[in-house]
Amino acid sequence: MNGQTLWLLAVALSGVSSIMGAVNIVTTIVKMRAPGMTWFKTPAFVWTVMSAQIIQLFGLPALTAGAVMLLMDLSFGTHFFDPFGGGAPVLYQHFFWFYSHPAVYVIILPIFGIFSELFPVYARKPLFGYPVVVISSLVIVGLSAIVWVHHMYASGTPNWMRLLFMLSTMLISVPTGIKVFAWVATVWGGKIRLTSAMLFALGGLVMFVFAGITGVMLASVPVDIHVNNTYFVVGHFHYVIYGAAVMGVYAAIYHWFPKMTGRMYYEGLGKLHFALTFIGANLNFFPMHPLGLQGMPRRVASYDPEFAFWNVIASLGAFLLGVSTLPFILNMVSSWIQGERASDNPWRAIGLEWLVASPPPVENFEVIPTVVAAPYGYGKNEPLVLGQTLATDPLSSESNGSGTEFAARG
Ligand SMILES: [Cu+2]
Repeated sequence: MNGQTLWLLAVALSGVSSIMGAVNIVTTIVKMRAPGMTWFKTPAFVWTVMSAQIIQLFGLPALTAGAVMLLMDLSFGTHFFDPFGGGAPVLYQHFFWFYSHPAVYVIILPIFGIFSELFPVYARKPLFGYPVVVISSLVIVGLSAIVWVHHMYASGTPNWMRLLFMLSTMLISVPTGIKVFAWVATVWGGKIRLTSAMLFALGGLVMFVFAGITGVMLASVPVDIHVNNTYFVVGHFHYVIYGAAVMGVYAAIYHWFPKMTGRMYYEGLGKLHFALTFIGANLNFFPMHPLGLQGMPRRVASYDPEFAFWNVIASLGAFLLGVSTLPFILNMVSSWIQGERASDNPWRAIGLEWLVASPPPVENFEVIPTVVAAPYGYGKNEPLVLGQTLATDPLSSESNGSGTEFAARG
């Protein structure tokens, strides 16, 4: 009982702190962008981070309230979720999933931003459909608020409600699919450089598409009721959270490593890391789908012999995933200590951060830059030479004529 009370207190407190964090981040993005950085000149990554934090703003109060109510039930004799006192246990599921489905988008939206930043750089092409890609993040935010009951098809939910949430859940694959098509169109016909960052971004995208397909399957009420509480759900979720999210974070670490540390990483070790991760993740998580379809329940410590084959493969994949972190750690530590010095913009990448030294100086910019061109607004045949200092801005009185203008066009 003590443990549960402390845990609930922790959930409530971290809920409050995350709400405060979301207020801070959204306010910063709305109010403190560099001069000239209009909404459609704002990097896709910033859009996705803001979208994720808007979800925190509307979702976390529900989870936090649920935690406080459960705390009251346990410690102060209330009966919110206690059927013997007139409460409803399923109500807790509503509080929980109203936040915890959108929470997946809190994790995955910034990964979408990372994909949108990296593909143009490593394919040397502008992001396809930039305005649609960034707006679709907000559409995902809106739809994510009305899908949570798809976790409760088997909780005695009435049929009309199941149907409604099946439709809303399937609908969310539309803005997500738009992004996937935009990334494919970005990479398509590009001058692709298969750096470690690009490999992880591509691998993450492939695994995300797979996760999206099983996601639409799970949105369907009859399929979900069949595989409810089985490893199929676990497999789907691991393709989202490991396949897309963790691989996306790896992609971001490699991409921004030179900027963060001022050193280049070893490409060979990075590619080894990618190969082991991609093979290990698929070996580990793919078998969960046939296992789930065969009826292996989730949240069990052991399994029946009939499930042995796929479980052995999954375990092999898990060991491989463990091993895959070794070249990564070795690469990061040794590159940071003795890697080749990084230039300001080794990838010829987009974004203001690549205009300053690597690692950036303490104040980032001596003079706050004025953004004059969109990071993705290139014409078809324009080269992707980015972030050049074009000219000083003689009209900027605050900076005494030394204001610096940055353009994304070469
Ligand atoms: Cu969900």
